[in-house]
Amino acid sequence: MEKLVITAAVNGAEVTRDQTPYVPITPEEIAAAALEAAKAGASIIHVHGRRADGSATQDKEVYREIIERIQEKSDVIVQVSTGGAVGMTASERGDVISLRPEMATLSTGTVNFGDGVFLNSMDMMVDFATRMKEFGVRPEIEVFDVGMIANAMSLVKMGLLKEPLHVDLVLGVPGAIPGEISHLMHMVSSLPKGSTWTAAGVGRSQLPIAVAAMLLGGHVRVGLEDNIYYSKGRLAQSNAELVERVVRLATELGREIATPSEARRIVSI
Ligand code: KMH
Ligand code: ZN
Repeated sequence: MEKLVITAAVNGAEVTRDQTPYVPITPEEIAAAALEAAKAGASIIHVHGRRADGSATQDKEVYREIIERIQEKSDVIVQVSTGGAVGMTASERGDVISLRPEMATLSTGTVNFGDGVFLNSMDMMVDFATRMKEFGVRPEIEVFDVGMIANAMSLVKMGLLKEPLHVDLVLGVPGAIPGEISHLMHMVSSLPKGSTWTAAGVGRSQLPIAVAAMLLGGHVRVGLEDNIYYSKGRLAQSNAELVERVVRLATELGREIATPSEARRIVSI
């Protein structure tokens, strides 16, 4: 089996300091969390911009500082979010693409997201994919439900996405596909041939989905964006702690851990 690419989704847009004191907010904190996660075995770091008060922002300058601080000390792949937070406009969300990050997320469909709606119309997808192509940014396709795979294929047919796709299968968002292994298997079998894929289980599904993904030959995303607990009632003390557990499990299961340069080859950067 291919070496395991671990993505650490270190902060997200929604997790608050009231929920966990361990979520990184400032560029300095985000970079520190990223470097710690990279040292633990993550080869991709998925980041969201935050203002000093903790609110989500897609401000390019915030992302620029995060990327620079991480790249100063590590060759880990930095993947920026174009999802931002529910309610943000498309132009707000997509501005960060012009920074030419190595990788960016591209959500290929609209979905309920807790009490909100995470809007991704075909126009928005076309716009983001066009800009990623123009700026040489490798998209990671974010799939929150199975129909989004078909939308990604429409973008391939339009010539905006190049195969093989690299897809993040996100399970367990309230309102989207539940965090069940049977759903993961269905989504994996629905991917176009040759795709690489990562799985991210939200909340309590993070650990079982990660283990299932490793067994099925996929890659794994963990981190405080998706899940703030290490175990029932016990907060994860850091992103690195969640990565370290995946590394231990992978080692037991016979999956070696990919370095950032191996990850670049695996996800076709
Ligand atoms: N914050 C979510 C609404 C992404 O990063 O591209 C969307 C999200 C996806 O987190
Ligand atoms: Zn995200």
